[in-house]
Amino acid sequence: MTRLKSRLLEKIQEHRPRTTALIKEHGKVIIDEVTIDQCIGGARDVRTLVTDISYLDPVEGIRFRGMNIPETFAALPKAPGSEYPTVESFWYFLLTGEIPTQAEVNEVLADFKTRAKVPSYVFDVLKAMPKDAHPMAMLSAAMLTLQKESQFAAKYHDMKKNDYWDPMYEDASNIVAQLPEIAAFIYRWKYKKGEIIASNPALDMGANFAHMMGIAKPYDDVARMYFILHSDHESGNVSAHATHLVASALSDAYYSFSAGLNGLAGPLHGLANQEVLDWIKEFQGKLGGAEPTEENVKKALWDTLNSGHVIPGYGHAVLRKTDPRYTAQMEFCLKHLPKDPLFKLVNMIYKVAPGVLTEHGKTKNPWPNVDAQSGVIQWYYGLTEYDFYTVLFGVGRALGVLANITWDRALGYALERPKSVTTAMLEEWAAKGGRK
Ligand code: HAX
Repeated sequence: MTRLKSRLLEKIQEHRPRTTALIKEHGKVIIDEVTIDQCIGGARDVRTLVTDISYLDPVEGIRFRGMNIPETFAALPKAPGSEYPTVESFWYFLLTGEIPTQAEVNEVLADFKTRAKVPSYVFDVLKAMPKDAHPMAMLSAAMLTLQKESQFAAKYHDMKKNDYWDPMYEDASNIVAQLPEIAAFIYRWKYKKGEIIASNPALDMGANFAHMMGIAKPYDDVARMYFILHSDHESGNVSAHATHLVASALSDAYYSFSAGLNGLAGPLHGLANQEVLDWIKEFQGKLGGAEPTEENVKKALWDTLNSGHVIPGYGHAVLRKTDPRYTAQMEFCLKHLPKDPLFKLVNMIYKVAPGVLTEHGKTKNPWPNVDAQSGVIQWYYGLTEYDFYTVLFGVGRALGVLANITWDRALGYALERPKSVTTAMLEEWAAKGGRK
C-alpha cells in the first residue's frame, strides 16, 4: 500500500466515529429551514451536503482543506524549476488534508505512472465519434467507455460497506492519472489533424499534459495552476453535486464522474469559459477592427442583457465578491502577458461589467467568476479552439469530485433522496403561512 493510501485509511478511521456520533447522538438537531423560493429556486443555500475537502465562503472564496488559494500554492511542494505545486501533491493534500513531503509526492508520481496507460479501445471510441462532437461529449464518452475497468463495480458483491472506499480510491486514482492523456488526445485528434504526441511518463501531470498538447513552457505551469484552481468548490455546484448524487446510488467513479462532466458542460456552469470567449470574439467582430473602449464594451454588455442573455463569466450562486480563482489567474497574466490585447480587453470588461450588472439590478453578485479570466491564458499560449476549454476544467474538476466520492464511500454517506412536493401543497402552505 502506498503511503498516500495508508495515510488516507488512517484519516478515514479517525474520522468515522465523528460522523457516527453526529448521526446517532445529534441526528435530530435542526441546522436549517427551507423556504418556498429555495424549494422552487434550486435549493440555494440549503445546508444538506457535507464535505471536509473544500469550503466556499461567499466573500472570501474557496478554501481547500482550510487553506485559501495563495496559502495552498505556497504550502505544497513545487514541481522542479516551477513556482507552482505539482497536481500530484495537491491530490495528496485533497485526499488527506496534509501537506505531503517531497518523498510522499514522489510516491504519488510513481504510483500514477503505473496507472496512466489508457486502454487503446478508448481512443477507438473517440475516433469513431462524429468530427463535430463537442469535446465535452467526447470526454464524458471516454469515461463511460472506461467503466468496464471499474474495480468498485467488479468487487461490489464481495465487499462490506466499510471497504467500499478502497476500490473507489483505486478507480478515482486511475481516472486522475489517465485523464490528461485522454484530454490531450481529444484536442490533438479534433484540432491538430490527429497528430498525437505520446505521453512522457518521466514528467509530472502538468508538464506531461503541456507536452502532449504540444505547447511549450510555461504552459506546464498554466496546466498545474489551472487544474488546481478548478478542482473543487465545495459540494453544491452542479458537477460536484451530480457526481456525488450518482455515486450515492453506489454507481462507480466512471459513471459518477461522467454525470458530473455532463453537468459541467452546461453554459451556466463550466461551459461559461467557452461562452466568455464566444462573447468576446463576437464583440470584436462587431467592432470591425476599431479599438475597444469602455463605452462600446458597456453598450455590448447592455445589448446582451437586453436580448435576455446572461453576461458569461459574471455572477455566482454563492460568491458575493470577485472570485479568488479569477484573481489568481489575473496575477498570472500580469506577470506573463501584461500587454496582451485580450487580457487588456478582459480587464476593461472587469472595469465596466460590475457597474452594468448592478444597474441591471438582477444578479446578486455582479463580480467575475473563474471563467471570466481563464480563456485569456489559454488563448495566449495558442489554445484558441475555445470549445475545448471546458475539458480543461473537467480534468481539474476530477481531483475534487473524485476525492469527495472516495470520502463519501469511506463515511458511508447515504443514498441521496430529497423529498419533492406539489405546487398545490406549496399553495396550501403559503396560504397557511407555513407547513404546520
Ligand atoms: N448576467 C445577467 N444576469 C445574471 C447574471 C449575469 N452574469 N448572473 C445572474 N443573473 C440573473 C439571473 O439569471 C437571475 O435572473 P432571473 O431572476 O431572471 O432568473 C437573477 O440574476 C438572479 O440570479 P442570482 O441569484 O444572482 O444567480 P444564480 O445563483 O441564480 O445563478 C449563475 C448563478 C452563475 C448561474 C449566474 O450568475 C449566471 O448565469 N452567470 C453567467 C454564467 C456563468 O458565468 N456561469 C459560471 C459560474 C461559475 C461556475 O460555476 N463555473 O463553472
